[in-house]
Amino acid sequence: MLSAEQLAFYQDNGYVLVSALLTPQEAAMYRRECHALIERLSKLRDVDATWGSARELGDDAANTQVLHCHDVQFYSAAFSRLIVDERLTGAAADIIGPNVQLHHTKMFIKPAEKGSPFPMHQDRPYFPHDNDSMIAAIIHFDDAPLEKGCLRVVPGSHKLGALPHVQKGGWHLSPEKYPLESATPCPAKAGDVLFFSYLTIHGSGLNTSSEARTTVLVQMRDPLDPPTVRAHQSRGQGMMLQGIDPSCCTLQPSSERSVAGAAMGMMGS
Ligand SMILES: O=C(O)CCC(=O)C(=O)O
Repeated sequence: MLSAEQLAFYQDNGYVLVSALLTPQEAAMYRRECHALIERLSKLRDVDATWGSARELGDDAANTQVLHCHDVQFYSAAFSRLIVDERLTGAAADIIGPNVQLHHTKMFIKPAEKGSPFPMHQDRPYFPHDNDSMIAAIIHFDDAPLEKGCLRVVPGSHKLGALPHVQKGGWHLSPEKYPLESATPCPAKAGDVLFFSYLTIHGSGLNTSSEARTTVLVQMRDPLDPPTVRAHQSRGQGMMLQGIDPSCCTLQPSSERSVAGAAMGMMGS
């Protein structure tokens, strides 16, 4: 699915934007699904997922919102079809390897004029894995220019390994050391998909435009890459999106495997 140039770009930079992975018609259909879902959900619960730390990014971020839903494939069958779409999973397999396993999905709608920013961070602190195979794919259902708060990345930062984060309403990096404004913007069109490593430093700015920014993010891993700790478990986690699970079982966190191993040793003695 990815060209040799795209793959080389990913390996050097820790991200790659794939243009027009979905057609404009498909993107428009998924956009409608997203907005219909958030309308249903917002009647039942608070759907704002703005990080506490985002509110500190300046006065403009004070009264902002990002509407969200985790595990979208449990709310609408359209999203079940999306996450096994071979254009998506094929590109993911080019990066991860032949077998691609679901970690979780989440929809974000940054409303017009007041869409919350995301402070700079790596995704790893949320769900560390032993082999760092985890990637995200942000699927854009409408255009995401800079003024809509498109994703921003620090190219090559996936090579820095796991960085220390501050936990404050979300894990984030020091805004002094990693200012959002200095990161590289990744403006996208409806139907484009941005793939990036969970080690790539990223964040996104405010949506100050007159239109919502609508995306679904899919986190995927190699099924042979065990979670280091039991964290961020989601409905549907472990579902195979492409290929097979060679281990034939759900991965147990490596931290618990050693404890379980020690316990089994004790039982045997
Ligand atoms: O969608 C965005 O703008 C950023 C999302 C993000 O950084 C995350 O979910 O880790």
